[in-house]
Amino acid sequence: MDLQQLDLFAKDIIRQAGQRIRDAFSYDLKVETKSDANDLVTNIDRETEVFFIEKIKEYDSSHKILGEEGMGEKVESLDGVVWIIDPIDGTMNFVKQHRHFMITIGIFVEGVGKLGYIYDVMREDLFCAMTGHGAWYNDTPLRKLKPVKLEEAVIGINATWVTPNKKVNHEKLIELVRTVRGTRSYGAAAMEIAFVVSGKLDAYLSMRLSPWDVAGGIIIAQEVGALASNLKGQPFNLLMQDTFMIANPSIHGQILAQYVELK
Ligand code: 2AM
Ligand code: CA
Ligand code: CA
Ligand code: CA
Repeated sequence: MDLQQLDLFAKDIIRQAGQRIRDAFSYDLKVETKSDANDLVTNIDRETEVFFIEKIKEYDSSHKILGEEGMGEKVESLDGVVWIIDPIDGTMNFVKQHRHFMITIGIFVEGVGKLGYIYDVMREDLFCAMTGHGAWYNDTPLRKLKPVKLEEAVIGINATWVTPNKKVNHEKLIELVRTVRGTRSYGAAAMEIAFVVSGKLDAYLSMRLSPWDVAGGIIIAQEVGALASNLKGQPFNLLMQDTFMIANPSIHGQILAQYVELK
């Protein structure tokens, strides 16, 4: 397995896909809903996923692809080479704001994360990592995260989780929001993860994410020393939905222990 070559190929098709999405703004967007009225998908999400599948199968037909829109084959294990792809993370931002949406990809070899990518399509900014070799923001190496106090932390959290809900004790999260210096909510999980690995946020948590939301990000996280887990502190399960947190290592344990009480 030539990881350098695979990395160049992945970056090339990510940039090509980004160009296609930027060009597609001049066409009609067909917006549909999925699991609920706020869960959106467009023809561009699906077409982008199909684009990746075709390119990857041309490159090596043995590679498996797990994509959000399910346009590839069924992937039930991480045996072999598996690409976990979200063709557009932040579809609502894509539809409504025409910015702040990402292509994100994680490439796993026999279950081990090797290459991770988060690409801001409109800014043409790429966060990436190769396991054991470091992480980059475009051409600039990302540094190991420096310790931060919870009182000085800025965290990413969706306001939903600070209102009464079935997943988590929201009173505890209100305490967290009051303790930290500030909160942000960008509406694209991969973007918030990219901000944590580059020190622009100190933590990001969500009660419900899928493998494709986090696969690329957790590979980048390792290289900068960010801790990624589910909200029980276990490894995120890459074959199903799970709770999620990524944080600066100096506050990861503290947030889980003092502020997260799952129902
Ligand atoms: P998506 O845009 O690829 O669907 C929105 O808060 C963030 O959560 C986005 O990263 C979104 O990814 C993700 N998300 C995961 N599951 C979702 C769901 N069922 N409905 C809406 N957003 C979801
Ligand atoms: Ca979606
Ligand atoms: Ca997503
Ligand atoms: Ca998506």
